Amino acid sequence: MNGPHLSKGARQPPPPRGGKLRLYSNRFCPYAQRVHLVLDAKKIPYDVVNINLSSKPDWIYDKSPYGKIPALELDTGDVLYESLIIADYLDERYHQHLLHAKDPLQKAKDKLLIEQFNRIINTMYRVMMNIGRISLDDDETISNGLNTFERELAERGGPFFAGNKPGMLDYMIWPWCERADILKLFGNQHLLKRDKYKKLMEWRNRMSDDPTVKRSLLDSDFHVKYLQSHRAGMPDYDLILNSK
Ligand SMILES: N[C@@H](CCC(=O)N[C@@H](CS)C(=O)NCC(=O)O)C(=O)O
Repeated sequence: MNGPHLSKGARQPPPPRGGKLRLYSNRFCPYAQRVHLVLDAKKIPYDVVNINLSSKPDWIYDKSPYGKIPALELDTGDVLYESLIIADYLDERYHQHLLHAKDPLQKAKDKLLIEQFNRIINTMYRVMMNIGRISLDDDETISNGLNTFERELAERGGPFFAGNKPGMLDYMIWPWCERADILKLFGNQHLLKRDKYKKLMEWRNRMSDDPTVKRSLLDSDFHVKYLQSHRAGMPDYDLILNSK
């Protein structure tokens, strides 16, 4: 997972052995982390090829038409891209530890919430990439979004959105929740007041203890260092390798 990020000119790695799946990833991409979480929760063996997104190897376009990661190469040679499509595919194909609710209505409701979370993601990205103060509109979008999730968690009553253990909704929103502390450094100090989002904060603590989450979890120091390098125009994707 923490291997070097391959750049333009790097040779394409040979196909994985034994029909293993291969994930084209990047250690700091939250969308790729979604797929790591699903693969890890389901204990599906896979290998990882990390891609330098500032200097992509040409062959990545043969795998993913827009050169985006995550992209998952299957044992059939097909390649899927788009994190949510990959996550749904894996849940349907591999039945161990089902992540989506079995009830179609509950599953649809969870997917609507994942959609809704996109507004938080987009705003969070803008806040992190903008140097300076967060706008009132952005503050409101994030607060309203988080309020919805706080209420939802209270109504559902479980330790996780999916009940007693994390499910698809929990894992699909997790990568941005892992990075939430950065907002306090780069955004607004008041945004993530712990008393306002009590249930979400408790959920976040429980999530960070989940064995699946722990496999890809990075502490805020790494996220902050990476974001600083990104903002400086030189994303340091090999930050973890270089810090060893
Ligand atoms: N909607 C896509 C978003 C994936 C995405 O934006 N990935 C970024 C890295 S975090 C990427 O590949 N960026 C490179 C590029 O856009 O050229 C998904 O859910 O998989």
